[in-house]
Amino acid sequence: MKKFFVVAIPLLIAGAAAIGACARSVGGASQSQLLGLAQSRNLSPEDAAHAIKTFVPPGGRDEYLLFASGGHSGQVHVIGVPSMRLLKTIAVFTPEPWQGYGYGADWSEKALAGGDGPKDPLRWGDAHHPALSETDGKYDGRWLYINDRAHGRIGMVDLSDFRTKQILQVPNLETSHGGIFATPNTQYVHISSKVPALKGFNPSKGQSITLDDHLNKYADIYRGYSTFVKIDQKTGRMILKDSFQIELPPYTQDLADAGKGVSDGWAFINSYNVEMATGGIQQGKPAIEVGASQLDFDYLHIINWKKAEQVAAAGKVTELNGIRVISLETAIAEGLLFLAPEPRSPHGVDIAPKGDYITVSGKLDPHTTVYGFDLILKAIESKNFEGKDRYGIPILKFDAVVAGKVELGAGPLHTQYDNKGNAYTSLYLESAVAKWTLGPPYHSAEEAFKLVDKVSIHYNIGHLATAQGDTMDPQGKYLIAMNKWSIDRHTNVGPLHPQNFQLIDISGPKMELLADMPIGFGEPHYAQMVKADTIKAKAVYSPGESPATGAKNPDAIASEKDARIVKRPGVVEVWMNVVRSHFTPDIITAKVGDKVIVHLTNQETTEDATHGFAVPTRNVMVSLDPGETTTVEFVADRAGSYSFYCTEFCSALHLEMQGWLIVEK
Ligand code: RUQ
Ligand code: CUA
Repeated sequence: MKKFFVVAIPLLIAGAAAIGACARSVGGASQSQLLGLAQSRNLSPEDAAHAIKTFVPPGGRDEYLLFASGGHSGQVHVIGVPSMRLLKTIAVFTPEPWQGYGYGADWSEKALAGGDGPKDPLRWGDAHHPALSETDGKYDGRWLYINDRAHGRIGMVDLSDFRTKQILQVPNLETSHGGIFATPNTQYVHISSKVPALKGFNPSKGQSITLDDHLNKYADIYRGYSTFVKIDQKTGRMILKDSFQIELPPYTQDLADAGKGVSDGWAFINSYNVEMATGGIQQGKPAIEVGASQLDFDYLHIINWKKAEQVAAAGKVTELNGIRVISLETAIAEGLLFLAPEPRSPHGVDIAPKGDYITVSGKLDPHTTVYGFDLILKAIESKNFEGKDRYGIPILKFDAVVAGKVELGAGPLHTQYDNKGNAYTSLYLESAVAKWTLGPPYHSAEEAFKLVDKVSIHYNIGHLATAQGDTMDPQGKYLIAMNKWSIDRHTNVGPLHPQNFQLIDISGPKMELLADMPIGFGEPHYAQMVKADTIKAKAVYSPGESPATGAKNPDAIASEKDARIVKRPGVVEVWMNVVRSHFTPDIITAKVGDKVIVHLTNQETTEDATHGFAVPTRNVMVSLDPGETTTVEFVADRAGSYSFYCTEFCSALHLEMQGWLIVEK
C-alpha cells in the first residue's frame, strides 16, 4: 500500500472542494469516504490528481476532440480529451457495416469506388495523416481529409454528418506521405508521393518495366509529385480538373506542411534517399536502409505554391493522367522550387504558429534543425546557393537558412507547438517528449532554442498532437503521445498488443503524464486535436436528405402512402418507407436474376431513431439515420425467401421490424 494519507489529504480536499459546492459532502461522498476510496484502490496522491484532471462526469463533455488516423485499419477515430473516451469511428478506406459503409448504400459505394474508380473497390487503405479544414490558419470544423499512405488516395469526411463523402485517387502517385495538409484557407489540400512512381506510366497503354530499368535507370524513369488538390468551398469536395502537380526528383519525399502567416503561399516537404537507392539485396546492391543513408544531407523541398498556381493558370503545364503537371524544368525556370540541405535521414517538417520557423528533425541524429523562413526568403532573393542538384534545382546554403539547432535526445521525429512559444518533439528512440523554446518573437535570442523539459513516455512514440498545435491558434493544455509499442503496459490480449496513447498535461512548466489509452482498433498514426465546440454536426437529416449529395434525394418519399413497388423486365424497384417499427412494403417479390433497387426513406425526426436495413446472404447492410434517404441495389441471384430486418435496437418492437424478400425461380 502506498503512503497515502499524509500527502493525500490536502490534495483530495482541494479536489473535493472543486467538485462539490458543499465542503463536507461531495455527491453523497464525504471527504473521508473519498480518501478511503483512493486508498482502497491503491491510488497515490498523483494518481488521484490525474484522475480528477481527466475525469468527465456522466453527461459531461470533453473540451477537445482528437481525430486520430487508424493506420491500416483504414479508419479515423474520434476521441474525447481529456477523458480519452472513444466517441466514434469513421470508416474511410475500409468497409464498416455498423455505419452501412460499403455494404450497398449509394453514398458509401460511391465514396469507396472513388467516384469513377474501379468497380471492385479496394477494401483497405493506410489512413495516415488527417488534416482538418482551416479558415485563416485555424481549424473551422467543416471537413477532414486523410491520405492513404499505401495508394496515394485522399478521403474526405464531411463533419456535418461524420461520413466519408469522397475518395480521390491522385494521379501519378502510387504511395503518399507528404501532408496531407490544408492550405490556411483550405483552397487546396496537399499530398505528395512517398516512394516515387514511374513517370507517366500507364500499363493500359501497353507500357512496361524491367528489373534492369529499375536498377539502372531509376533516376530517369521515376518521379515524385507535390499535388495541390482544389477544394470546392461549398461542399469540401476535391476537384481534380482544377488541381495541379509539381514534378519532383525521385527522392523519397517524406512529410510536408503548409506555410501560414508570413509563409502563407509556401509549402515544405522533407525527403530522404536523395541517394536514390533502389534496393536489390540479392542483385548486389545495398539494402535501402544502407543505400539511403550514404550522404550527409538530404533535401528540404521549398515550394512557392502561390506562384505555381499562377504558372498552372497560365497554361505552362502538361496534362499527365488527368491532372495538370508543372514539369521540373518549368518549376526551376519559374523559380518556384528550391532545396535546402537537411542533416541525413530527416523526418518531420512542422511550421511554427506564426509561419516563421520550420522544424525538421533528425531521426538518427539527436538534433532538430530550425529553419528561419525570413532566412530562406533572403537566400532565395540573393541567390545564396551552394549549387544545384542533378536535376538543376538550386540548393540554398545550409548556414544561410538555419536559425537554430537544438540537441533534444535520441530519435527526434515530429514537432507540435503551444501558445507560449514552445515546441514539443517526439523522441522515438528515447521514448520521450522534449519541450524546447522557439526563437524571437516567441522568446528572446538568449532563451531561444533551448531544451527546457522532457517527459518519459512508455515505448516508441511516433507522432504527437497538441491541442490545435499545428495551427495559428495553438492552445497548450494537452499533448497526446502516440506510442507504437505497449509491451507489458496493459493486460496481455495476445501477441498483437494494443498501441498506446498517453495524455500529457502541458499547461505548467513541467509536463505531466496523466493517463493511458490503449488503442485496440488500429495503428493510429497522426492526430489533430480541435476544440470540441468548433464542430457542429447535425443531429438529424432534413426529411429525405441524401448523405451522398447533402440535398433532397429525388427518390425520397414523404409518407407511407407513397411506398410502392414498380416492376419492369429484369428490375424490381421499391420505394420503401421506414419508421418505428415496420418497413412498407414488408414483402418484396422478385425473379432469380432480377436487379433489386430499394430507395429507403427513414421518416423519423427524432435524434437517434436510426434504423438498419439488412438482407441476409447479400452484402447489404444499410444504416439509415433519421431523415435519411439512401438507395441500395443488388441482384437476387438465388431462389429462396430472405428475411430482411432492422439492425438497430430502435424500439420495444424492434424485433418485429422485419420483412421478406421472396425470390422465385
Ligand atoms: S510519418 S511512417 Cu507520419 Cu512519422 Cu508516416
Ligand atoms: Cu428499426 Cu430496429
